[in-house]
Amino acid sequence: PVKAAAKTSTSATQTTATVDKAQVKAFKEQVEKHLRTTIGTSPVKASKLAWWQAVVATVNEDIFGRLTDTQQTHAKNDTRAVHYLSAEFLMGRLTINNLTNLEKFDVAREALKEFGLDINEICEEEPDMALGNGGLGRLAACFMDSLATCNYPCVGYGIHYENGLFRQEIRAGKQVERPDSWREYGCPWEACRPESVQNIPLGGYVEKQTAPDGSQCSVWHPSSMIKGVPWDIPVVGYRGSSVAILRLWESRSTEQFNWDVFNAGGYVDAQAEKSLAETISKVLYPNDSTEAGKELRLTQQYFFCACSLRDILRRYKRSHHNDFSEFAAKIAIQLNDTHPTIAIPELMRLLIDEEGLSYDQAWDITSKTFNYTNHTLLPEALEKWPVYIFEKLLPRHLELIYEINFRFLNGPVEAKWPGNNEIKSRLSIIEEGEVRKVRMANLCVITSEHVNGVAKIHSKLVKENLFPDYAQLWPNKFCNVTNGVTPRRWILSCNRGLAELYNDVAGKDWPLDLDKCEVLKKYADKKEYQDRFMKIKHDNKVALAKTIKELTGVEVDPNAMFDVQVKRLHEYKRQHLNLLYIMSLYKSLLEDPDQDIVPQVFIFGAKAAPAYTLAKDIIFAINAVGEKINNDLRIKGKLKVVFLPNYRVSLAEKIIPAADISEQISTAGYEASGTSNMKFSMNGALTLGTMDGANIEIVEQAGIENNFIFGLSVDEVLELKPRYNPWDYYNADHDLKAVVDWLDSDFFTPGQPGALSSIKTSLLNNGDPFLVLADFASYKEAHQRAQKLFKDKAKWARAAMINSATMGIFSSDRSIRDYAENIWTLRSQIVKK
Ligand code: 475
Repeated sequence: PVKAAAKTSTSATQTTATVDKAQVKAFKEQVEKHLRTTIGTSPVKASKLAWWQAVVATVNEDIFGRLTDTQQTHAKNDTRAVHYLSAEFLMGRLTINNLTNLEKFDVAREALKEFGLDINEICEEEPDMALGNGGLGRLAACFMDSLATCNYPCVGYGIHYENGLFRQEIRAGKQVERPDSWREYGCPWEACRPESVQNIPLGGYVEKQTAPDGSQCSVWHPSSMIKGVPWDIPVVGYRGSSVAILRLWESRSTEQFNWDVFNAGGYVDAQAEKSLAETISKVLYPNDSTEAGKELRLTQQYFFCACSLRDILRRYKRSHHNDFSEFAAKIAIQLNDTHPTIAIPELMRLLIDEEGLSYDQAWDITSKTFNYTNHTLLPEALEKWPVYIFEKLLPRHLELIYEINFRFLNGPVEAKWPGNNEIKSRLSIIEEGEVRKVRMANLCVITSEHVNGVAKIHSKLVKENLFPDYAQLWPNKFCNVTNGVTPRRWILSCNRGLAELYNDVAGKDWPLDLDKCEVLKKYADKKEYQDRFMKIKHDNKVALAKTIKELTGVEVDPNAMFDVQVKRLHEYKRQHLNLLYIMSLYKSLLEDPDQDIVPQVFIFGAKAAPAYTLAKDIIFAINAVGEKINNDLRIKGKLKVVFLPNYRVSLAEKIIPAADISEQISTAGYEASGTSNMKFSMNGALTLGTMDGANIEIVEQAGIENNFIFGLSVDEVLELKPRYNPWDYYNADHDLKAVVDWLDSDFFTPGQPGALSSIKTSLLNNGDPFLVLADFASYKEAHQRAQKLFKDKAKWARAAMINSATMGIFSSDRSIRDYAENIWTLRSQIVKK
């Protein structure tokens, strides 16, 4: 049984809108019906989990009908559809979002209230679907929301990981990884589709055969078969427009396969082989922006691409039989980074080996079907697979890759640069060396119609610095689509107070046309609206302060400035620059405890890849410094530092609406775009950041004067890097020297001297690869500007409102329309009921 909800629950999510009584009654009846007949319990004894399941069952009644309508419409119209291939979809929780998109949130809230329940508490029962690492995975999730909302024919394809990204615990200040079995007790949103199971061959060898006409052909004899079981997750468009499908593949062993092994080696071996097959979709690799380089990872990539392509072909053949002339006109495939690149040779193989097309026919289709999005310039993230792994797992695919490479180097490359072997070795898909490797990005660029980066500056760097030779060959292949985020999740669902304000000033359609929010600019100088805007922010901060207390035990004052940096932990994102600044602020407070500074709360959230030692050391340092500062009575609570454990989508939804300052402080040129920067601005935080990624476009919209920009530009970084010496900065700046040396003492880690030294080592002895010391002075100065403005409540409110009002172009609907018009050539379809 669940006790009645407290009257004053999180006020930040309360709305005052009047709700239709009849709808509330109907919703209540449905929930109670499902509680009894689907879940098998009753209102008096139901647990919160049971109530949540009953709510989901109720919502699903709505969703599945609309799903059928959507699929029938798209099948009938038979226009081009996009297939978004991504190794990651970071969906988070779905209940509040689905209720919001069906415009049932208020109804559900009232209905649950009549049962004595708080909707937010009930929705806390839902585990996050953490099937992604960070930005790239969350982008895919926002794109699904926009594809559905904008009514584009589409399917998202990915992996049904049994374990999502690890759950992070903090013990004695250190990150500990725990498994995340998000569907241990089942996930009520997903539906298994046994009728669409696929069998995927793997391993073995290739036999050369001579056809009756004398031509050579290759026959692949795989050594094993893996079964791919599809799980469908419906994605509801806003106002129920259409329902898109996210299809995730789970690996199983095939009966045939088991049977053979059983005959050959007996039951135990058969079981071992079974677990091998099931291992493929067991875990998500927890590496963000770094290469995993493991055989299992390539197997995962191949497995989900092979399943997805068979699914696409099956559906195509249903209406076009064996005539492939229309294939590229009907099918667009988007590769979300290089992770699904193996889909390219797999499509070639299916068309040639299984459908009997010629190489030229297959290439013509393949090269008109694929497009590739690049998400990072970091060299360690560019996937390269040793040729010997391909020989073992995918021998026929390797043969096709060689063929693609041969024709490319002897065709377009030879024509443009006759006899130039240096250029050929740079452009080749194969990297020569002690261990020969397949460069997946090169295969993507050679095959794709379009290659895009994810923010203007990033797309420019992709074209000019990452692929300059390809850009000479095909200048028009390269384009930009600046990222976006869905305003349904990132304003309407997570910041009800702000959503109501927009309803009042911009009308109710702003979630479908975020440019409408710009009217708020007109009210940015009006005291009444400033007060309302800042009251919403304050309420959100009160709610976050409560969460901080629950999760860390630290008390923070909602009147203090909330300065937030939440994102994966990586040196290039420079959480340690933030930490050095906090240390210098603390030092100056110790020197003069009575100085008049704005009280500040520094809030961090970040997971580190388990093998990334320095990243884990930085997490430990943040916790150690926080522990000391939070308990130092001398500074009178003017400064607090909190590290919120297990940062994930559902925590972001609580943190972002409560931020005053958004820290976006990557070394210029390294953050491809960033997407939390957009979410923060929409929710009225001011950006303290570098001219990097989409920060540049954010201040283009909101005005540089309404944000705090600092640091070296991309050009300055490129210029400084070759002659950079961190010691120069260390020796020239007393304050900087003092805080860097502080890391070597045991001040923050009593009894453990040197526990934070690895950070100092990376900054001085290892050359400070991300120019932390070079940007320190400028960063400090930007913080001083922020403090000054925060003291002027009216000016701050004005700047915050202008930021929020001008983020229209960062709706993922705009990104998706860009892709649809410039890359996919899709037409939006009205779904008939
Ligand atoms: C960029 N993830 C952000 C975001 O475009 C950008 C890499 C390898 C393996 C698994 N995951 C990854 C990324 O590379 C990634 O998340 N990149 C991010 O993509 C969306 O906004 O700047 O760092």
